[in-house]
Amino acid sequence: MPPRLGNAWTAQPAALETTGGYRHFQLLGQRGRGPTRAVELEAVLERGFRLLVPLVQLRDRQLWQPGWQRIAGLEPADMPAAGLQDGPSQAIPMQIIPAIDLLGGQCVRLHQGDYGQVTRFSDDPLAQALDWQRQGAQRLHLVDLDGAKTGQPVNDAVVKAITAALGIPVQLGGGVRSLARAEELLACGLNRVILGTVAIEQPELVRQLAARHPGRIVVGIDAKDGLVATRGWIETSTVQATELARSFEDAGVAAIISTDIATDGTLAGPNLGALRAMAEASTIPVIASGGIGSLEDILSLLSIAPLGVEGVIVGRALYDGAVDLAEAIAAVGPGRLQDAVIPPSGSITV
Ligand code: AMZ
Repeated sequence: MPPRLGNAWTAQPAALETTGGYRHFQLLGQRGRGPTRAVELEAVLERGFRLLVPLVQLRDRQLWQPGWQRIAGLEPADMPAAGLQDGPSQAIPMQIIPAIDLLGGQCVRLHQGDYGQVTRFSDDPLAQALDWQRQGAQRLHLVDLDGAKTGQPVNDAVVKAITAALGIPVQLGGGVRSLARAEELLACGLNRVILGTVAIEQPELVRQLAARHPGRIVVGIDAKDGLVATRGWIETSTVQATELARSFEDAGVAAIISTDIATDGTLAGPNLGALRAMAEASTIPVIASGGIGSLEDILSLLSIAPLGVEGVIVGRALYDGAVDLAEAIAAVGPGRLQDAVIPPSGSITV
């Protein structure tokens, strides 16, 4: 039985090892919900970090990973895990990006990207987009699913209506296969365009666009068992997702959206291992996509934020009500929830 967390923050190297260096708390024992929920926690926090969600709120909020953030000016003790030592000294906000997937002008979600497993959520995507903006979204993610499958855009009217009506930046992926198409979208007000299929089939086009439009070109890497899938995820290549990420290291792209097809639309939790590998493959910021089913899943991403995971795309969980957008933004965004004051000799009680 590992030592119970006492009234002081204690570095526990053994715990750090088993959690891959993730500095959040781990629930031990039964992981039930409500009154039966176990609250025994194993501390993997060290001095120099503070909790994102106060421990006293964990039970009420039904969370098991409060998350952590580094306290500016305090040096953590020696860190055995690789990769995190160079993290910035400020808390790293994570952007929550709601997704609207468009199919025949409607707002839908697919299960694992399968066009045969469609759930329709709204026939008014513009109203949905305005609602996400009202709830505090700082960016909106649009996917033209028809475009991704056929290469021919059929949702332009609604894409343009959303882009014109919203004050926040909007990004679009799906079916952007040429320089002219990408530039047409950028010219009509989209903040960023996402290139998936083209990243494998015409990598030079990605480089050319990134050079012409700095900060506005994103590479979408969608992976099945670590291999890149294209054309609406109907085709799978033999290229490793991490290898493709590495190949754009110096291309000047704004970000990589890393989608795990097996978890997309399933609410089963993000593939942290795959995301970690993508974040480590290059210095390009990574936006996680696929599998988010709860606030807890979003908090778990904070463990890899220092590796360059700067945002997360959330789809089905928002439509199902499993994640509340405003709460998620409060939990991991710039004004995140945290213990009010942790003195250097900080003490917490479980
Ligand atoms: O769900 C799907 N089947 C799907 C999907 N969501 N297929 C492609 N896409 C998205 C990718 C990326 O944002 O995640 O479309 C974009 C890539 O499109 P393209 O046409 O550049 O490969």
